[in-house]
Amino acid sequence: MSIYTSFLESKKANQKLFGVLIDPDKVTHEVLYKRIEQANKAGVDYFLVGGSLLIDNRLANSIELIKKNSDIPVVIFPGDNMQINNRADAILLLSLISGRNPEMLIGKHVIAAPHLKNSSLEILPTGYMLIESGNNTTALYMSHSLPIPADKYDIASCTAMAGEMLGLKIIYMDAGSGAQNPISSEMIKEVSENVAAPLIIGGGIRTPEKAVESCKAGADLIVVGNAIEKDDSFIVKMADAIHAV
Ligand code: 1GP
Repeated sequence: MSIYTSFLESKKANQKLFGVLIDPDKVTHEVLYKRIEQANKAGVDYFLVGGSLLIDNRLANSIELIKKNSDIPVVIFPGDNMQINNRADAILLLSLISGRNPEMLIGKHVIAAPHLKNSSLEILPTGYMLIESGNNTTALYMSHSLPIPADKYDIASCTAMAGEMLGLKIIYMDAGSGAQNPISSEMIKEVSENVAAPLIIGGGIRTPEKAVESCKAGADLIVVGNAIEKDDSFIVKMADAIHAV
């Protein structure tokens, strides 16, 4: 079954999902190995691998290590068109619909398209929305774009609706990695009520309580990176909380 089909089925069954974000630059081989073990134990649904700015060339090695030690599907969460790797299962083809930078809306995609066509990756066309979060995140800076203001729920839902009408199959609302403030439940609720596409929520989620609150508001998949980087046992707690919603 394709990743998208299983994502849709989980949404239909109201089964909430948990994705662990791996930034290859931030993990050593040993740390990543430990994290994979925890994720296997916790029944994590997806690994998302990538970053807005990768300095060390470790994307391929990280994906390889995960594939060797886990059956959890690996989805590339690319910061740019260089982050393509055939060992992964799928890639979020992100169009940054919250911004007005043509490179992030379509430019990078044109460059990536022939490589993606030759790859075995499942392509997941995703409307990516950066939401203002109290601090300037790497994603924001690197994308040369303005985020959607945190209290403008109508802008967020109209943007998501437009993305869905354009044919994007997933909406990813992101406060950015390390965000001071995660996305509010009010905004998640407003967006989820206006689009049928599965909704990914991430950025600054540090507690199982916040993850559960986001799921109840309408998130289908919660992505956590930073909070896990500080405490590995956290993966099990987070997965249990999300899967129990
Ligand atoms: C960022 O949504 C992800 O793109 C995860 O953010 O690292 O803050 O959990 P955190």
